[in-house]
Amino acid sequence: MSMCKEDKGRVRGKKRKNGASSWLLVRRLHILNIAPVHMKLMEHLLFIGGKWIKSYSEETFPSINPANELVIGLFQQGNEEDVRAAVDAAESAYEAWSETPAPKRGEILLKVAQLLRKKKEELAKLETAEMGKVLPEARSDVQEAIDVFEYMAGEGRRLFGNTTPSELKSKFACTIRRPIGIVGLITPWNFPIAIPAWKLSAALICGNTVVFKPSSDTPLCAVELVKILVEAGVPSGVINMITGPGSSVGKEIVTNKKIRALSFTGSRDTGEWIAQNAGIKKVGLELGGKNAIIVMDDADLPLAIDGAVWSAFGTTGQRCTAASRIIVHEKIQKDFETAFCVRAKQLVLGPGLSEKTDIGPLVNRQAVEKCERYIDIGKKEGAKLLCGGKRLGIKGFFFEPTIFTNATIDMKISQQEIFGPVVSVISVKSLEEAIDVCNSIEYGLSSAIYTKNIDNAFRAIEKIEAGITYVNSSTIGSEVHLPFGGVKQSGTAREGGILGIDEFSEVKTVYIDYSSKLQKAQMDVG
Ligand code: UN1
Repeated sequence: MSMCKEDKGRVRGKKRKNGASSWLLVRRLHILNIAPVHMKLMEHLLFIGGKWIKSYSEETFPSINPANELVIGLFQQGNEEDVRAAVDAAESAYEAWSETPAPKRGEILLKVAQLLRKKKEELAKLETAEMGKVLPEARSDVQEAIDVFEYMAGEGRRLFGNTTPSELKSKFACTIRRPIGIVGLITPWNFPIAIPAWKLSAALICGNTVVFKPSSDTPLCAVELVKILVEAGVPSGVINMITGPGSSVGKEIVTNKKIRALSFTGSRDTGEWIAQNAGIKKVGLELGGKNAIIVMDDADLPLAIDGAVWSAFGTTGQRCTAASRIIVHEKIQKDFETAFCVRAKQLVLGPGLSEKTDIGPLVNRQAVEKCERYIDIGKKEGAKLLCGGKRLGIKGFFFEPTIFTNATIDMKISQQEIFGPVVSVISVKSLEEAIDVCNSIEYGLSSAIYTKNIDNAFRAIEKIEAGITYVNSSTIGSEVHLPFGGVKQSGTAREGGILGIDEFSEVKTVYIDYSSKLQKAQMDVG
């Protein structure tokens, strides 16, 4: 997926008192864009060591509503010094938090889930205003956060290790889980509540303390999420949040030696930089995708079209799991394309807060420009534009649902992540060819096959190179108690479920010898 954009421009920080603001009403009005122009924009703060404070930089940046290009708030332009202060706070808080019994930590996480549930509608509206996705999807983003906090709260009473027999008499062997220490979390804008929630819930239940950098496209969602964690009782210093650019805040988190683990969701290129620069720390990467849906000639065609429309255009194509390639059996290609285009043209573009809207705006101007670049590239490469291909000539970052056909595997539009509502249809003659095309990319996150033939389905499950394969369902729809993550250039992490716990805990091996004599493994045998 595309990395958070840091170039929203800088605004000099206004001199005013620190601390929580009483401008709640003003802020709400601004978010909904009904605030009178003379009302000042709210300036949001960093959260370090249990306090809301300004950045050392004394600079702020705006967050912009992508549906109308209005500023919804100002955020601290954090820097390296702020990260180091956050690391110190996380270090001070570590002992007490890691010694808090995990079920007690779980109680706090459960409270987070309850507060999220109570504030679901308010948070969803705020998310739509800041990120652009339509309100039902924003609600589902908050729901995913509720689900994962509930799940991880329960992990507080499990966090299982293993026991296994020793090869020696009167010797006990087991593994236990230990927290890692201070962990860095760097999160994207496309799931501005759910993805931070995946990482925070797992990191906290394991007993780590956190330095959290949200995307600069969705800092308000992060501020609100942190407030909920604080209200639920997460102690001071356990979570610290620094807004600001990847080039300073992100870089310091990645390279700081006191940060023992890093969990990053973002672009492949940034992920590669992190892999090269993080030093000796545990690194979990969730990177891009170029996900495909295979539609076989025996598929339930209306079902496959429903899945293709949702996978390609849901969240305006801005999911890591979005489908940007539809690999269709040639026997049904014409019927599929005709119906797919009809459906794409019916989708209503507009502000995510309107009930009539199917597709919200892209996150920012750069995303619109990127889509336009790829439309040009696709045309030059010889693909045929079936529908869409243009931005809307109105305020807001709107781009039409776009379908290319006659795409071949070597084209850039078939290989590179566009992260917008642009999808290519590639026709094939057999399942083997479909799987080859599916695998002919450097990514491997999500995938889907539509078929009524059980042999086809199992062959696809076995052969597709991806972290997730759906049968007769879209490429979207992961659940929080199952692992989420990719293979190849899509990354190394598995979040959600018990594997999410692995990302944020160390396994310690314990041997207890109760023989009262020196026993030697591999020697005193037989
Ligand atoms: C992402 O696309 O970055 O399955 C995460 C899904 C969601 C998570 C997506 N549950 O699409």
